Amino acid sequence: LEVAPGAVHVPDWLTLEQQRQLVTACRGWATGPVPIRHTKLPGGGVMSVRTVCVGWHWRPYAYTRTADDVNGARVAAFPDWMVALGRRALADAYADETAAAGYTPDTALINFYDAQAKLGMHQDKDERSSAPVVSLTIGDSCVFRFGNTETRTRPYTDLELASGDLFVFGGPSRYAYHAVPRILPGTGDPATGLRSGRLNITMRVTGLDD
Ligand code: MD3
Ligand code: FE
Repeated sequence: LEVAPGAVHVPDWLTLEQQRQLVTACRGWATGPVPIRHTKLPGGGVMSVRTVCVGWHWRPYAYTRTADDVNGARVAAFPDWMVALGRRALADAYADETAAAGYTPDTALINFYDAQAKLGMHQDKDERSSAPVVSLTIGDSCVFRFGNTETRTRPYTDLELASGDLFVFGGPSRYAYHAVPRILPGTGDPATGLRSGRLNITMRVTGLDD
């Protein structure tokens, strides 16, 4: 389902078993080496979403290998199985095996939303690469607001992302404004291993070396 050029929604892409395995992996990362936290914002606030990273550690405007704003530890390595999952995501969303084979995500931001958490309109511009972003949802559904590249206001489209859904944002959609205005509590299947809340995994290419 192409929502906009380069923005493709594939409902129910992950099997229940894959969702359970991702929940288990994310639970492991949430406890360390860098524990999941509410990211501090430059203005002094904190995000309502909790985030843990693998590959590179993200904080507003920077990707680093060590979590200097949390506990100083080096982030967990980005696993090869996640590179493979990202490539399969691109292959399925874009039906382009060549693009998929050339896609090597090196970081994932794992966001956990409780019933009250939300994410305001923003663009993802901290990566030095314009390669696509792969997004996976597990647990409760959310309202996802997909906007335009020019402004953080209308026109935008609201859609629901549900457990197992894949969304790929590439091409002209890579720098679109987007937000998560609300979570729909109680919509997840506890068989995923998540009893409440929403887990979102986004894979990215930072374009950084080391
Ligand atoms: C469109 N996460 O981590 S996923 C984020 O559900 C983020 O946790 C949301 O926005 C979440 O930055 C939305 C969908 C998404 C992710 C990255 C994008 C949409 C995007 C990058 C560019 C355009
Ligand atoms: Fe984003």
